Amino acid sequence: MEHGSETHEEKVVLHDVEPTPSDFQRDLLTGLQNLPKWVPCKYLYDDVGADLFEQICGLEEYYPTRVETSILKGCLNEIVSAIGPNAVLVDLGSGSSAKTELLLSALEDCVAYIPIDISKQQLIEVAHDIRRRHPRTEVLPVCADYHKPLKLPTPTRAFQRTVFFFPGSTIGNFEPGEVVSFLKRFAVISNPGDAFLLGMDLQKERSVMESAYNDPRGITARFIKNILARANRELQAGFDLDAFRHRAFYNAEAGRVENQLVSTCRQTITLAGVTVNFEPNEPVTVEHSYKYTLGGFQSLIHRSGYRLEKVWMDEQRYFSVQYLLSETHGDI
Ligand code: AVJ
Repeated sequence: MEHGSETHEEKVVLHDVEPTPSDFQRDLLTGLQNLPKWVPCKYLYDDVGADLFEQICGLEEYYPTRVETSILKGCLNEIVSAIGPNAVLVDLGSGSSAKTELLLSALEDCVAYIPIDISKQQLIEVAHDIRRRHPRTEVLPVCADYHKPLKLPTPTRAFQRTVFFFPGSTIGNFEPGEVVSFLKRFAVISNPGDAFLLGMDLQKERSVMESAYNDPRGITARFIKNILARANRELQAGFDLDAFRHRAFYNAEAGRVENQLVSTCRQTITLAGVTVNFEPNEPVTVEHSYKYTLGGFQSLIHRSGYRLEKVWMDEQRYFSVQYLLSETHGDI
């Protein structure tokens, strides 16, 4: 059989380092014992949350998915020629596979596709789906939290470069300093020519950003509240879901949309023997979604061992897709 027409008939093998309920319990307790209270947003994405997020992506108000997809479609030729042939595509937080499918169907001889996701069921579905559609690309799923150091599986075939695909402006969930340490972690394991292809939401009119997180059907509210519902399901936390309301607003000074759950009354919950008190109107921060200017984000990139090679935007400049090249020669 010719090298280029090799297929991978074997089953998709899952590398599984899914976070455990005890990780969730520990992080939840740490955050709730802090002032102001917070809960790490990565725990939004259990199977229920992943499904709600899918619904958000289809909302008229939620422009990021729609605009990013249109940029990827409109600039696909330029994007795939920046990546070049024989790449390995690492999908960070693969979620739904629509954007990945766009790339994979246009890339020239993609050697391997490595989806990494915290939501196991969705990961397995995506992996099988991609394997069926792209039999020449080796699919190596990893169920893991990419916030932590991780070891990538090695593709069978030789490849040209590794491209980390991080769409959806998920990088906006990090604090600015965390963006730098996150990118650095990849920069140090990169070879010259390895790249990051990421989606980054841009600062714009407040009303556009706030509407995206305050849909009238309350899907976003259900999505954010799912973190408490999940704590009830997995940790028997006993949150009264009606005693918290969702609030989302743009904090212009910090350049971020804040998603909070606000306690509607004085209340107490007990988790693993620890009592947590909530004041009336006390907020719990669940998610920060940073919005950058191009220049503001570029200064973070420069501190991270990457340089901005290319940027693609929609006409309104709502959203950007950025191609960052690793600057490292193993020495940062
Ligand atoms: C997937 C993290 C980019 O911050 O916009 C959507 C998640 N939260 N609606 C975002 C989200 C509320 C989303 N990210």
